[in-house]
Amino acid sequence: MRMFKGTLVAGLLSLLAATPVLAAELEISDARLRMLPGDRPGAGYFKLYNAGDEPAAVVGAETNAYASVELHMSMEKDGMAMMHGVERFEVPPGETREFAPQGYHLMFMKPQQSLNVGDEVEVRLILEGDERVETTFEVVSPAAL
Ligand SMILES: [Cu+2]
Repeated sequence: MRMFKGTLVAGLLSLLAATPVLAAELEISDARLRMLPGDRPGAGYFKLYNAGDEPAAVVGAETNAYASVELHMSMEKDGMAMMHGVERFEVPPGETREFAPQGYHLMFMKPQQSLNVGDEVEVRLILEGDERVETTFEVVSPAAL
């Protein structure tokens, strides 16, 4: 009996060791960066699918192409288009959420290099828990939606 108990504990410990560190399984698609001329900020749009069992949340983003990136949400107030910063954007397990025009977007501030339509920009999404997911945004024209 003693022997059996010992084996059982060892078995449980190895099971725990084999459990991977909780990793968000966010799949990003349709990532595009709508640039504006000059020093004006660009807007990033994309789809997020959470393939994991736990909710995942985006809390920020970073890229070498712009000095800073903010999470924004567009809204209309008294007939005026406004936007404000957002702390986090959650995607429930098994669901898809979208950053899209007139809604959530990444606001890319202060371009660090000149970009052209068709260029590719590497962006790291910062997830809750300090994980990073890297993805490629395609630069699209201001007229694109
Ligand atoms: Cu914005």
